[in-house]
Amino acid sequence: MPIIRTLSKVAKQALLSTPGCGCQPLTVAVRNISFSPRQVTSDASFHSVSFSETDHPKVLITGGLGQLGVGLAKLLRKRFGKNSVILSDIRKPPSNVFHSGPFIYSDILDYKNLREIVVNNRITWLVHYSALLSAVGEANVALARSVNITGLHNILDIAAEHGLRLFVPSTIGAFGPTSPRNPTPDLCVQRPRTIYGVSKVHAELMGEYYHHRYGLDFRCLRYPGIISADSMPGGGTTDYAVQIFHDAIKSGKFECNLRADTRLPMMYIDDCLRATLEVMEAPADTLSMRTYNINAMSFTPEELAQELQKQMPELEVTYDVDNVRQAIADSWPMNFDDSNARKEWGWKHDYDLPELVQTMLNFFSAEMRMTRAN
Ligand code: AKB
Repeated sequence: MPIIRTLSKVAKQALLSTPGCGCQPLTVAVRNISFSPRQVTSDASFHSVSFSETDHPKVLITGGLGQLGVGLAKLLRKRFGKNSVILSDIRKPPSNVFHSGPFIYSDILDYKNLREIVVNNRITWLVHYSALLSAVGEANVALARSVNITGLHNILDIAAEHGLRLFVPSTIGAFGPTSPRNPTPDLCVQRPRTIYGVSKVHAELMGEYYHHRYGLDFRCLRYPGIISADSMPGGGTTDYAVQIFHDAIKSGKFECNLRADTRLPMMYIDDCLRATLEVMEAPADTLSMRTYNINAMSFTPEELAQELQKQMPELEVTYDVDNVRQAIADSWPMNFDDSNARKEWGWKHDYDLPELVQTMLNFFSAEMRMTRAN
């Protein structure tokens, strides 16, 4: 088991950083109440309220019921207080989520609904997790375009108008077959072949444009495949690396939809959430860029299965390749170069493959013991 690092480094950074809440007066408001953003002239100026520099951030998480939102809310609530973090989604939350802290309905395609939430709750940080992932996006391009691109435009305008610090995740999927794959640096050709990838390159570029044009405090990490025990990913190409644990525990068998030798960058969820908090708290002058690769490990389905089989020798793994997912995986990075994140704001992962597998198995065996006891 790795020793999970305390948040002391983060706390130190926060003390050194510019306002913890991330608020700053805006020079240009992007979307006025009665105008569309395209009608607002570039010299228009609306100033948002400034908050005390000692205030904790007030955080809104969109797409909060996906794989990462609940875990991030838990981490941020520990740091900033339960009521400082609002989870939101268009779906009804399960009762444990509903009772663990503020939850609100928000539809990122409804600009006025978003603005009302930001204003009424004095939001200062926005973490934008709503998105359709790679495989499900290919199955529904129109919806992916609307959620991942139109939704992002609403989020950017709201964040710029209200002086929010905005986090939008990007992904290894923002690269494509013409990018260097082993390793993939921060800056290189990005010509993804999925609507998901195209929408994420768009998000990176729009966020950076709003940063330079309007002073938006935009921060973005390119996540690898994220592996979690108590939340499921939905519709990604890297989902097999979560599903294998569930199927191994349930039936001792797993049928993988990617080839055995498909190498992809991966990360345990705790590392991903901590990276997100760390980059949000990083002093602005440590960031030479607004979008960073982060990584922990890279493995193939075969290597993951072998690590699991050390503890579950009876596990049987077979392969039935899904051509759509395989083509996506074959166009993605095999190894991710995250040296800029490590150098500039101190990124360091805790979990390599053996710790990841052990932690996942510990979680499921504790859960099984609890189910048996009840
Ligand atoms: C997916 O597989 O689509 C995601 C990702 C790597 O962004 N997990």
